[in-house]
Amino acid sequence: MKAIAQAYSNIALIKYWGKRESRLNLPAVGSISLTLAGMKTVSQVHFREDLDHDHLLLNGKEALPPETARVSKFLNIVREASRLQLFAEIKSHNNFPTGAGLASSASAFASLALAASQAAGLKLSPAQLSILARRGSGSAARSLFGGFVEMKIGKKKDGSDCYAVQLQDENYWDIHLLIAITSESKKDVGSTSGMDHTARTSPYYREWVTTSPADLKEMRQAIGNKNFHKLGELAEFSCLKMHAVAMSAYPGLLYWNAASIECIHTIRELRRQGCEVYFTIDAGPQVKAICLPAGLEAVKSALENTRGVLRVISSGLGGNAALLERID
Ligand code: 2P0
Repeated sequence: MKAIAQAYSNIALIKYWGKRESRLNLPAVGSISLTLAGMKTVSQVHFREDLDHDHLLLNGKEALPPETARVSKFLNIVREASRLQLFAEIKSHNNFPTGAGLASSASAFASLALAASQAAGLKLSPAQLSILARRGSGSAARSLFGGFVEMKIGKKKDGSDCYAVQLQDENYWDIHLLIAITSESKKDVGSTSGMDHTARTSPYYREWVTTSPADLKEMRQAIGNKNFHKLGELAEFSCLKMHAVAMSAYPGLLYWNAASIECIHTIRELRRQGCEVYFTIDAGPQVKAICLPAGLEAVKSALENTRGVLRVISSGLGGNAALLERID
């Protein structure tokens, strides 16, 4: 009735932005990501007979009502599948600073999917676990797997073919991420509402969706050939295309601050000097630099010295989500 599981966060190289169905949380485009060893969530789920509601502790503190409601809604899926009628005590811890505008829903819902399904006695395959995690957050479907991961868009209405698969494990290629923190404040527009707003109002949204399969195909090839130059160029392309479509919504969404732009220039200047480094940015102002081990020190120091950067977090690639403990 109790299980503890961990999962790492991930950063998309080919971005997910837009849904084809919102209740089952089916993406409108596939995506490809790197799983990050430096950012981990450990979640404990304990179904108990003495509770009359779900109780969520986030990093040791009582969660806010909307956070608990989102987790309860997610646990309802597990309760329905397992016919369990108990409420749960959930404890979730991130080993990376929260409130830094860094995505925590990916590692949170991936670890929660594994812990909750195990605690409820469900025996799920990796694909079924990824489908479950997707219901919590689209990016969480990718965090079940280590290394290089692709989220399949799927075709079926029930979402049974819409899950993530591992392309290569974390030992395949030594790639590093450096995350430049440029703001500690919470973003104004979350990913879910940002995507919905973009899909409803951007004149470019249809193009974003129709051009996606070509980007995925090229990225699969770049990873398969260990072509870092191509991987980096495609990552910047997908990132700028995602932000361009968000900016073209009405009213336009702008996730960057001045320091985000400074970081883009720092990274492109490093590249002009011969250092192989590329950027990507998610639905927030932090800039993620993608580099090989040889460039690590130079990139870290250049980002730390970029105007507006508060600090830099470094990470290599992480592995699969894992069950840490299970008690019946
Ligand atoms: C990504 N993002 O591919 C993209 C790029 C943000 C920008 O996946 O609505 O929090 O919960 O499915 O997973 C963040 O979106 O969205 C995200 P929901 P989620 O990483």
